[in-house]
This record gives sequence, structure tokens and C-alpha cells, in this order.
Amino acid sequence: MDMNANLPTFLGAFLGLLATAAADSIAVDWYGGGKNEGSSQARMARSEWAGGVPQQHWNSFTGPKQPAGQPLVDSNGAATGATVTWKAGGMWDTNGTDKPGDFRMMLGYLSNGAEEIAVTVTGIPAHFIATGYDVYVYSDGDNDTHRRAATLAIGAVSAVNTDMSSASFAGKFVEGLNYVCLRGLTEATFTLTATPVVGPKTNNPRAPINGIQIVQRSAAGKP
Ligand SMILES: [Ca+2]
Ligand SMILES: [Ca+2]
Repeated sequence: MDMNANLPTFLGAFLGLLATAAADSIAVDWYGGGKNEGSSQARMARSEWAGGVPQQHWNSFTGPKQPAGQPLVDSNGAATGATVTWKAGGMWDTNGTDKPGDFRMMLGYLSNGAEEIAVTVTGIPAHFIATGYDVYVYSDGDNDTHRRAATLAIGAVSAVNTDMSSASFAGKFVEGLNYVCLRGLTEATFTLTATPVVGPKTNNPRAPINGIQIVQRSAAGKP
């Protein structure tokens, strides 16, 4: 057998294995709002690493409403064909520190009053659908001493995040306290909703969305 003739085939198979072993993800950040109406916040640069499943190439947007589909790149910086639209009551920030990476991603967010926030992503790539995917939703508001909970849902898959009294992102992601993970999704289009849970210590109800990550499940299961 002529090994040289087969080398491209072997290489192709090897690279194919690498491609299926590493899970891709698509991340969306929202920034702006707060005391300086966004003027003190930088848009995330594509080189910044952030998220519970760390990645670069965050798609970073501002503004409370966007009815026109915005194209999304994946964690490799490649076009995906996926787009995002959203509607929220306003923008705000946690009044935290603006520095590159997780802190910047967690600073600004889509905010609301009692109304629901909705984020719709269409055109999820076929390889995400083939393995299934998880959606990480980051949620941390400028809640002062109030304790505010939010229901974050995609269809029948939902989870509650509780922003504890005087808590703001300090460098560590904790499921249920500053993010939730909506697992095992397989649709090409989804709408994520964020709805405040009104409780005795809520004061003004809020359900922030600071950013989201759509994470492909690896062929072997959850990454
Ligand atoms: Ca908070
Ligand atoms: Ca953000």
C-alpha cells in the first residue's frame, strides 16, 4: 500500500476527529445602560475570553430592542448563519468594574420592569442540533440589598436564578446564583424568556440577561 497516497485521507480523518471532539459555542453579550448610559462601558473585543465555558469571539451588542436579525459568529470567529433578535424594557449595568473578560461580560445587561425579556436565536448550525446543545444564561443585576429571582426559560426547559442581597459578580460563576444552564436543546430556533419572580424582598422586580452562550454538546455527551 502506498502510504503517501493515503496520507491526505489519514490526515483528513484525524482532523475530522479533532473537529468532532472539540465542542463549538456561540456567545452573545449585551452591554450599556446604567448611570452613564453606556458611555463608561467598552464593547467586548473578539480577543476577550469569557463565560462558564471559556471562549473568545463574543458577539457584543447594545440597545434594549433589536428586531432585525444580527449575524452571529462562533467561538472560532467563523460565520454561523445564526442570527439574534431581542426586546427588553431597557439596559442597565451592575455598577461593577469594567475590565476585559468575565467582568466586562457581566457588567451590562438587558433589563426590565415587570415585563418579560425575550431573546430569539434562529439558524442554529446543524452540528449543534446533531449533538444537542445547552444554553448558559448569565443573570446578575444592580440589586443593592434586594433579593431578586428570575425565571429563565426556553419552551418547557426552565430554571430560576436568584440574585442574592448585595451580590454582584466577583469572578466566579455559580449556577443558580449568577447563571443558569438550560440543557439538552435540539431546535434550530429558540426564544429565551426572562421573567421576574415577585417575592417579599424583591422591591422592583427584575430579570437581567447579561449574556448567553449556546454550547454544542460533544459527540461523547456534555462537554
Ligand atoms: Ca447582583
Ligand atoms: Ca453583558
